[in-house]
Amino acid sequence: MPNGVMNLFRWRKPSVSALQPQIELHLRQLNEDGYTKIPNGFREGLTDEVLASVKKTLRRNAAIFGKHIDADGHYPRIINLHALHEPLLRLFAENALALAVQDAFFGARSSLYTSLYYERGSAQSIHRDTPYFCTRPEYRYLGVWVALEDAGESNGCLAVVKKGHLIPELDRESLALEHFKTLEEVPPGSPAGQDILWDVYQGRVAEQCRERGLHPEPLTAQAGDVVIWHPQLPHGGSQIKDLSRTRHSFVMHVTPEGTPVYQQDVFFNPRKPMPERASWRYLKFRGRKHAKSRHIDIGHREVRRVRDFVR
Ligand SMILES: O=C(O)CCC(=O)C(=O)O
Repeated sequence: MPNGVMNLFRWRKPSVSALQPQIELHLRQLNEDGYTKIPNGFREGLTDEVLASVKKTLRRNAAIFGKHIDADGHYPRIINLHALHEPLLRLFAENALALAVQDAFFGARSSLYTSLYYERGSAQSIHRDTPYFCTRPEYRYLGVWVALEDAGESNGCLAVVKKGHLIPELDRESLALEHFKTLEEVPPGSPAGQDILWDVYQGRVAEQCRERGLHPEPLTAQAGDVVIWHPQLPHGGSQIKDLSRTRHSFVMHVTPEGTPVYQQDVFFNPRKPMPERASWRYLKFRGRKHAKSRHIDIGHREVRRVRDFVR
């Protein structure tokens, strides 16, 4: 059979009912362990195509991105690159199983809120995402990570604390009041290194993990694998042993359509009444919604309007 014909045959979009046993398996893992890894669910060659096209877009805009390359030759994380480079949205909209797992977790259609493109491992310390992805109602969020190349211990794969999501939520109000006179004074966010509540919260979660004998473990992945993590899962990026290596990957922050996302001023003030409808507009890509974004943030060093770039 010629290659193209075989691909068509192999990659016909599976119906949700055909996927049901796999959806149930991944949903169970997500709820019981706090994460699940879905082996390559994309059409053959799709992640390579997306990565090649991302690289072209970055090169075309070297005048903006180029000045942020680090000593090892890599870009810092880029926030909402999909707003400039639409093919990244294929990693959201063209994985039927991953989408069905998200929809089943939410009991509603999943939509993309924001994204992070990583050229190298993040080596990010272990954290829960919820202080910066605080929804109303709460915990209506998932992290969806796609390996665009193999990720192992040498190039800093993900790290997860299996079952760490089951540790009950901390008393966030008391914790905030140890550092602020009133909950109204808690800022939505602060720069890394000055983010006192973030550091204290993540430190206490880590302490509770240790007390229960739960520790971070590396989670390796092959190009095309997808990892979905629970809103409360402590996770991060493991140490990078070979700094010359890349680890291209894409993280999507997803919520049910129409769900608003707040930051730490709301997370640490959980009884504060807040609107339960998102204020932003959505765009559609291949039948799935994504929040309209007009800006791209390069490693929190430079924020540019999408229209400043060459497509
Ligand atoms: O990609 C990684 O290394 C970790 C990403 C992460 O922890 C996050 O986006 O919250």
